[in-house]
Amino acid sequence: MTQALKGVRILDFTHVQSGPTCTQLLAWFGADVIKVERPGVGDITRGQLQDVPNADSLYFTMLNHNKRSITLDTKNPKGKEVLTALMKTCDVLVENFGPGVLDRMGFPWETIQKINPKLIVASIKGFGPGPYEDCKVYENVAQCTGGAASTTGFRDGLPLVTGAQIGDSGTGLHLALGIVTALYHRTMSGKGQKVTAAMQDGVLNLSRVKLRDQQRLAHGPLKEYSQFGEGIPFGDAVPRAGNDSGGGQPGRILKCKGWDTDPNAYIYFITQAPVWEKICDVIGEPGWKTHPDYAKPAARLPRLNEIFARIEQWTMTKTKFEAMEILNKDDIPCGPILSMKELAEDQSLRATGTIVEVDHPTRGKYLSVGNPIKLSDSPTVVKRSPLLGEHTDEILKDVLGFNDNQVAEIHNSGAVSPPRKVEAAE
Ligand code: CAO
Repeated sequence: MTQALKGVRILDFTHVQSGPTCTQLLAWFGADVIKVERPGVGDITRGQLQDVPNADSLYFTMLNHNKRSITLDTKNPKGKEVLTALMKTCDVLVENFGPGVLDRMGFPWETIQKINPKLIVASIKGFGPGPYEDCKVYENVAQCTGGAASTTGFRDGLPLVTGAQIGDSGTGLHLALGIVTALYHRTMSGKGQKVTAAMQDGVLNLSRVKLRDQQRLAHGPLKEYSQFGEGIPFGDAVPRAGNDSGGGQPGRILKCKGWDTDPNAYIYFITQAPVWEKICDVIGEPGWKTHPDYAKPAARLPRLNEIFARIEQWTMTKTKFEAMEILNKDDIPCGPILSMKELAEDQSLRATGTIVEVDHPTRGKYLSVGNPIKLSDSPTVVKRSPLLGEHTDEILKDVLGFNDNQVAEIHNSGAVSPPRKVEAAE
């Protein structure tokens, strides 16, 4: 078995979360990812939200598995030489610098093309061309400007951001697809190209059902939204819909046994039309199967609050896992609200490699989310993230072919910092 992207070399100029998500995926699929970091400093997340003193943070380690790290001051003339040599040998350059940074470093697209016409240059920026193109952007800014925040939360409350990092990690995923697509194209064209993913665009793509609803609004109220049944008129923009389902099948989060002490004793329950009769039997309302107010989906829409209140009377008599077991037997779609603690302890997720335990020389063992995408012939083996500059000399010698004297010259120029040895860190 070989890894799918074996032989692909990535020049990884990414930092924080969005870009590293992308390059970690490529590394998991077997690409040789060389992470370039500023001497002495490195990716800022190495020191952010630190839980163990003097150890790379979980923020960093969980986004930089399977990569090699080289330190390089790309503003130093010798550093520029090394960077140019790396560009010649790599297949893809990935970056999520602020707007214009690569140009200011002296490497605009035209220059890069001259250095290596086959190099694919992949970038994440906050916004695409337009009024905000020069803005620096972080996760929640993207959630707010991409349509997620205005449509998340409850109608009578503030817009909400979600804990899922759809702006950063979501855009990293988009970029990874762009990169493998450009690599595929290059096998025929022989040429590199620019791949860009804007965080606003990525969030909007993930929020597309809400743009769907925005257009439906012109033709009448959104009948599957709770506020329709509550008789509250719609405005001219898609409202926040609480836990209403985004699909055509009404759904809600309902209390389960223990909800009064456990903040996660809830289940998501979908009243899917094809299993409506089974739902009526399970909750003890067989009369609803034929009653004109409940039998057909359209008749139920104005009564969703009443219907879900009745279903909740039933779910409150079961734990979320008991309810899941009963409902699944009848193919009634539902899902328990699982806490991070429950997910961390879930043995089936460990068995599939979706949650992995990783050992690290300075922090010891920790949990991480492994590769969520499984390839049957190219399994992912998750390896710990590199220490800052751990592979500097290895890359200078083995990848770029510099001899000992040249490596010493590069060190003397200040373009790299002394590599942090694993033994020294232990
Ligand atoms: N050697 C020398 N200089 C380096 C370097 C290196 N190896 N790596 C970076 N730098 C320099 C850059 O050249 C730049 O210098 P100039 O501003 O003088 O040109 C400087 O570091 C700052 O780079 P930056 O703008 O990318 O970093 P920042 O911390 O100021 O901003 C962020 C961070 C994330 C807001 C910005 O990079 C950005 O908007 N990125 C695109 C959107 C994105 O990915 N956001 C999500 C981040 S995850 O939440």
